[in-house]
Amino acid sequence: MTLDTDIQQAREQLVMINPQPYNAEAPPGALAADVTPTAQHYVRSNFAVPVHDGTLVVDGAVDRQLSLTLADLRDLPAVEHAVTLECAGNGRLDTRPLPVGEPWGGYAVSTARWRGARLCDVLAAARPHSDGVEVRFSGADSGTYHLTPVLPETGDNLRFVRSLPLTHAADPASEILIAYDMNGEPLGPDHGSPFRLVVPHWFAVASVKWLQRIDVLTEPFSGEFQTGHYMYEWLDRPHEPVSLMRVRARVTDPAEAAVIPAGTYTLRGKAWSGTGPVTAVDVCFTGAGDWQSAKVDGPSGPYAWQSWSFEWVATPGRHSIRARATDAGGNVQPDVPPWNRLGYGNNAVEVQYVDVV
Ligand SMILES: Nc1nc2c(c(=O)[nH]1)N[C@H]1C(S)=C(S)[C@@H](COP(=O)(O)O)O[C@H]1N2
Ligand SMILES: [Mo]
Repeated sequence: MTLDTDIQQAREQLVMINPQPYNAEAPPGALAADVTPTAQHYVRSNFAVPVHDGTLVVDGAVDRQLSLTLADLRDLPAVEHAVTLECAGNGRLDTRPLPVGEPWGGYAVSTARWRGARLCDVLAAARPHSDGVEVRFSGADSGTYHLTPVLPETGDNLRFVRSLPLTHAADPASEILIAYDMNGEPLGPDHGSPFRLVVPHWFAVASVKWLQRIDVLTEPFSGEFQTGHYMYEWLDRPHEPVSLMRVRARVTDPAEAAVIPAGTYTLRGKAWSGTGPVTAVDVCFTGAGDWQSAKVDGPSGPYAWQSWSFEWVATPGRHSIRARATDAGGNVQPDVPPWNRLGYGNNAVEVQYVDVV
């Protein structure tokens, strides 16, 4: 089977947003499961799937340069976590006026079991210099950026490059993986084969796919995907880089525009946050007031979305269901999308209509 057929098959169950570069959402039903089947995990790529030479170079301000293969990474202690990845542009379509960028609805979010080597172990083996401040991660993908670049010096042979603070990257508690397996199988081409970064709690832009180089830097990195795009350009306060996922809840059952019988109905959904476990989900069935507490399940792991449910006594008529999450950091979803020029981080409370007959 050719690579192309493999990729085509892997894409069959997704909802396409853009054919080239390939960007696609999870089908709405995929959010019901705790772990999203690989074939239904959303895909977001800024360029075409690249050819990767199979090696990972670790260089820059380190005592020991490394060149690692997939086999080398598999020889290191392996860790597996269920991690919810969400694109920072998820929900952009609900922001007004509509910003430029991929027109994501609400399904650029998924959860997979990622297995790999710990980034902290690889960095420790390379021994970063004491004047290191950031770690830069380069993907093998490059090309012409189909969006208007923000940075003036940006050319048309851009590479996908991101950085993290060295303190965060080298800290074992960050649990950052150089992942090679997804849901028990080797990573597929759309998700970054042969290996990628998985940065728990961060919007998924930090999780560099097709990882090719890791460089320890003694100066902060700036680049199109770091300081150009993936910045919150607020109107009323200083710009900020996109980092942790914002608290958010979603109703998964009943489906949007469902018709359900009157009586007791168990409403179900998911909720997630990069700033602490979700501690409360409140639901409301009319356009105004009267929020009621749903039952929130404990996290199945520290980095995965949580399930919630509510025993609803559904009376006949059309209902506008809303669910609003609060996390342990005291963050709560806003009523209105927090507008910023590039349309990131829309975690406004969603409304969904259901007819009870
Ligand atoms: N090399 C590379 N890594 C990348 C990207 C990319 O375009 N190139 N996109 C990022 C963004 S914006 C997201 S949301 C996630 C998506 O990961 P997925 O396609 O496995 O869902 O990958 C991130 N890593
Ligand atoms: Mo993203």
